[in-house]
Amino acid sequence: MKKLLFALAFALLFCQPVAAKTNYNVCFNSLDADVDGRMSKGEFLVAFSDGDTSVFDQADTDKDGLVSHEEWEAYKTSQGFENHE
Ligand SMILES: [Ca+2]
Ligand SMILES: [Ca+2]
Repeated sequence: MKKLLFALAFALLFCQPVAAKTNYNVCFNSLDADVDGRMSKGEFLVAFSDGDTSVFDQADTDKDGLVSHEEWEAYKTSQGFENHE
């Protein structure tokens, strides 16, 4: 039993980075640094320095290389994020 608790504690320690994973529930306006109404991959990586570009690709549903406000909102909705805007 003690061994199990130890393993659990170890697993929890290991899970820390997951708990601290990037929060993508961010308002579009704070992502669009140059305020052109679209988020480029560069802007995405500025906002999320450890961001996963597959999230960007997933959000860019029309694959034009930019994420519009609508695409970002749709992505957040699809991920079940609360809309704080
Ligand atoms: Ca922009
Ligand atoms: Ca797009």
